[in-house]
Amino acid sequence: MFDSGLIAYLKKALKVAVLTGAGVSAESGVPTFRGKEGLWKKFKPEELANFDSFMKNPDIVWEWYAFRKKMMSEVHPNPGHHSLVKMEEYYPDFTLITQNIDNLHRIAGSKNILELHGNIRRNYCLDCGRQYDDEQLQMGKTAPRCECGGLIRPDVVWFGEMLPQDILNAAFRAAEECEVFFSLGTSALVSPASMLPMIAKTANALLIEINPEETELTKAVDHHLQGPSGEILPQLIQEMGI
Ligand code: BJW
Ligand code: ZN
Repeated sequence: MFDSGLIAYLKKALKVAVLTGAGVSAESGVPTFRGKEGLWKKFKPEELANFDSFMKNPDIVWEWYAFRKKMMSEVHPNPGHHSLVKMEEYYPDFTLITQNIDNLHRIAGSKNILELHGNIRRNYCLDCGRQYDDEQLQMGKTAPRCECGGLIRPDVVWFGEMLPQDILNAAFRAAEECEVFFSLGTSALVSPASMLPMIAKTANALLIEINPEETELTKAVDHHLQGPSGEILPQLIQEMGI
């Protein structure tokens, strides 16, 4: 089903980097943001996923997150997540860069994960910085308060906010140094994550995209494997004999 040259190349590569987006969790039941089934057809992202909205309407923004926290705590990794765990076991140097906040890569068993946009299960106080896991908070309809009185927010990266610098640097390094770069289930629209595939390509990596749709990146990739990652990834590693 796949190009035999591609399979041979993948089998002998040593350094591999993968960027995942919401599409990788779609088959677990987590809605994507954009596209046909996009969550943000119903909610405007710019209105909810930004700091100013949280300060103006903390309870509304918190309620949206409480809803998504509950939904994400009830879903499970899919065959795409499990295939990435097997890839990590196969390659001596493997970096999983994810834009997803749903924790599903960690639950599946991936280890070397760079979470670019945070993790929805973590939270922190805006005033004193104290960190809280979900289990330590009352998940009501109002934004919780810290012992110090400060507002608690989810530990995710909103529009206009900087990504965690050390994690972003490590992602840039992995993209620059890898021989193969996979862009999986992302529309490749949100920067700086969207820069990573082209950084890898410019550094001569083989660029592979898995997505049921074409994206901003498709014209630039070496291989566009069309279909859901939960189906294509298991087929790919099976053909590689992993
Ligand atoms: C499948 C599938 C299946 C379906 N299998 N595939 C103008 C003003 C202000 C800022 C900017 C501006 N212009 C540019 C910016 C910068 C901005 C940006 O890029 N905006 C663009 C929208 C234009 N970026 C930022 O603000 C970032 N910070 C930053 O740059 O700081 C410096 C700076 C500051 C100020 C000004 C300028 C620069 C921060 C970005 C943070 C993104 N945060 C979010 C929310 C996280 C929290 C939450 O979830 O609540 O992260 S936004 C949202 O998009 C989320 C995602 O991680 C991210 C990427 O989305 P992703 O993963 O690609 O999902 P989709 O839905 O877009 O695509 C899914 C894909 O899957 C589709 O292609 C489907 O086809 C596919 N699919 N089923 C495989 N089964
Ligand atoms: Zn506090």
